[in-house]
Amino acid sequence: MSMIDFTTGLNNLAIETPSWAYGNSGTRFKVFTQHGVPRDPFEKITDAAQVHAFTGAAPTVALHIPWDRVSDFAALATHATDQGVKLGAINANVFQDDDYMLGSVTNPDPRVRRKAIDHLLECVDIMDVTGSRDLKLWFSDGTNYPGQDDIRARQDRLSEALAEVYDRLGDGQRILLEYKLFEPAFYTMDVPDWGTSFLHCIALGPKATVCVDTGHHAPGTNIEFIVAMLLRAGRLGAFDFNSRFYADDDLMVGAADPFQLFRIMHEVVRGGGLDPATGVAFMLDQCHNIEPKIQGQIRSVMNAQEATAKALLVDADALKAAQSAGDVLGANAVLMDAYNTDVRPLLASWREERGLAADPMAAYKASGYFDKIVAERVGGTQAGWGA
Ligand code: LRH
Ligand code: MN
Ligand code: MN
Repeated sequence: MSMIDFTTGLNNLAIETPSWAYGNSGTRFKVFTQHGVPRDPFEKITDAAQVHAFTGAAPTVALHIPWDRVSDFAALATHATDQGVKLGAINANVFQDDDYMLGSVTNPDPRVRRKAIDHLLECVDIMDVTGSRDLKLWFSDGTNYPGQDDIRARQDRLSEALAEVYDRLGDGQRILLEYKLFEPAFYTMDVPDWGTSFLHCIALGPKATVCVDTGHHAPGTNIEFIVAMLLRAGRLGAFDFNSRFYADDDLMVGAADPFQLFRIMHEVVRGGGLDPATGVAFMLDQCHNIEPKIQGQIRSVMNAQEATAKALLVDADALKAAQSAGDVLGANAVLMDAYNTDVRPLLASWREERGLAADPMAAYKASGYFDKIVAERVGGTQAGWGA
């Protein structure tokens, strides 16, 4: 079992933060506004750059279109570079238009399907300008009632749409097809699980891979098994990291179940997912409804680093030996030893070796950045779904 070494693994862990984590957000009941939130996509990038400046591990920012539509995407990309980060995945949005009530690319009405596909193609145009590799597709499409629409016809429409977008991809560009068990549709989602996403990706070709959003499964689902399967098949394209207690809670990753995150990262390490050549993108997809946003992102990056560090500490040789010997408890103990290690001092050293503060959260708080944005920014915007 060959595994990447500790420092290389940590160096390779690049966490992409989502632009929408920096704006105001909430639940369907209330959006709480906070002081100092960004007023436009440029300011979201500026905030994301703070997360990278203090953690050294968040070098890219995902955009969501149209939430982050600007007249000049080249200027946004230049702004990102000036701030020390880069633009990452482009997330398409075909879920916030009245036309999409009965679906977007799977809608029975060809006019609506055309409109949705045109948006996806426009996202690829934007990728050409921003230099983004990944187009993240999540479809809210589905049905609420048995018989409402034909399950198989919807799959046909989906594959037609995906094929058109796939054909438009340039060299080095990818589709990340995200699945979600339920919500907003409650009877069927058209891409409800990794199997459906995987089948579409296989039909499309090598530039289509699966995105695992950790909040999109039934309770009790063994997500690390899915991760192992997808890595084995070469089709794990990305994570949307977040944590959940109940459904798609979009809480900070590693907050609800740090052990699950460790188990996932163990499979990532085991499957070569920390080697950039494998092409796994580690993204956060979170909303900070009640906590300060930049700090929420810093905490999430730190949580992901801690889980990864523990996974990198797993003694691969000892594990293999115990597994080969059928030593059930011994094998389990190897994993638990790594999980129970306090990796915070190791991470503090890793940071200091890179000229970063040992404690990114304390350093950010002491920097005065928050007071500055509160003073400068009046009338910050909401994240997309509250808008
Ligand atoms: C859907 C989802 C998807 C969207 C994001 C805002 O629940 O996870 O990734 O793009 O939330
Ligand atoms: Mn997601
Ligand atoms: Mn989600």
